[in-house]
Formats: sequence, C-alpha cells, structure tokens
Amino acid sequence: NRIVFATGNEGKMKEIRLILADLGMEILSMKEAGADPEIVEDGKTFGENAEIKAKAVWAETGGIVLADDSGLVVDCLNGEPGIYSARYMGEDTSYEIKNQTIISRVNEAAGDDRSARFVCNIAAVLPDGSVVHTEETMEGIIAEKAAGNGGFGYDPILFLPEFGVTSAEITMEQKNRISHRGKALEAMKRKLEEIYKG
Ligand code: ITT
Repeated sequence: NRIVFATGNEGKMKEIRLILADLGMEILSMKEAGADPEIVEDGKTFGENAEIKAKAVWAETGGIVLADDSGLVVDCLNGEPGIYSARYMGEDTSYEIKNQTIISRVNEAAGDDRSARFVCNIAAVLPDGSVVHTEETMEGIIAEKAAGNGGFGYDPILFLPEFGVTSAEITMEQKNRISHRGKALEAMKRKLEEIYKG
C-alpha cells in the first residue's frame, strides 16, 4: 500500500516523510511515482490549491494521493503573502531577500501588530476519486531579525513566543509536533484510519 505526495518542494517532503513514517505505508513523492502533470494553481484558497495539485497527480497515478498547500499569513500585511508565498517576489528571489522584505514591510506597517501564522491545507484524493481535507495553523509573530538554519522558506522569520526562538531554530521533530503541516497531517492520518478501519 502506498501514498503518493503531490509536491515538488524538498523541504516539505522531508517533513512529510517523518510525519507519515509510522503509517507503515510506502510514501512516494510525485517524481518518484513517475507523475509530472501540468499543474496550474489558480485556486483562491489553500484548500482549492491543495485539491488542484492532488487531483492533477491522481489523474496520472490513481490510488491515494495527498497534497499540501501552505503559506505564511501576516495580519498587518492583509494576509500576504498567503497563497502566493511560494511565488512572492518571483520564484527566483532568494528566501534571504524575501524574509528581509517581509520584516521591513512589517516594520513600516502602522501599529505594533506583528502577528502571523503558517497555514497548511492537506487534500487527499482517495482511490474512488473522493476528496477529504484537513487544515491547521502555527501561530507566531514576525521576528525583528531572521534567525536559524533549520527548516525552509519563511521559517527564519516566524518567531514562536512559547519557544523563544524562530521556527528555523527548532529541530524537525519539534517543528512537526507543533507545526501547521504536522498537525494537518496527523489529522489526515486519523481521517484515513477512520475511513479504512474494519
Ligand atoms: P508544491 O506546490 O510543489 O508542494 P510549493 O513550495 O510551490 O511546492 P505552495 O504553493 O504550497 O508549495 O507554497 C508554500 C510556500 O509557503 C513555501 O514555498 C514556503 O515559502 C511557505 N511555507 C509553507 N510551509 C512552510 C514552512 O513549514 N516553513 C517555511 N515556509 C513555509
């Protein structure tokens, strides 16, 4: 039994493999499954985009396909970069520059609300073509200064008050226990167990 994960993001895939390890199923990236569909992420929500990705890969592989659509939502920037997190400032801009830009924009925004969160929607397409979703968040504030080498993407600028460090300064195991992705995938595991039990 296997699960194909519709992502091309290596940082995501590393976390996903660790979170799903105890399922006792083979976890394949879409590349490992030989699927390479044309995917146009033109949804208006994390959920719509997760479903678009999962369905595009499922059309090539069948079986169980999961996809993750996620991003950083910054309240004082009207929710930006949000669903455009991967595309923010263009795919070729480094995260060093993207992260510095978000810190500057938050510093310039009126008020002292630095609240932000990562959001993750997981879509699963089941062998019969039906779709289930889970969605979770990890709350934090935009750091004054980027810090840490762990994780990927915007991890160095999401400061986690209860830990006193950024999301890039905790281990992958710690991050998976509290993160948007960790919690959304744990919830998806419970849904799949419910569907397939008995
Ligand atoms: P796939 O669509 O192939 O899965 P992607 O990176 O394009 O890869 P998304 O459209 O879901 O995926 O964009 C998610 C972006 O949100 C990601 O590239 C990061 O910039 C950011 N992001 C999501 N989760 C994150 C995390 O745990 N830590 C840091 N940044 C994260």
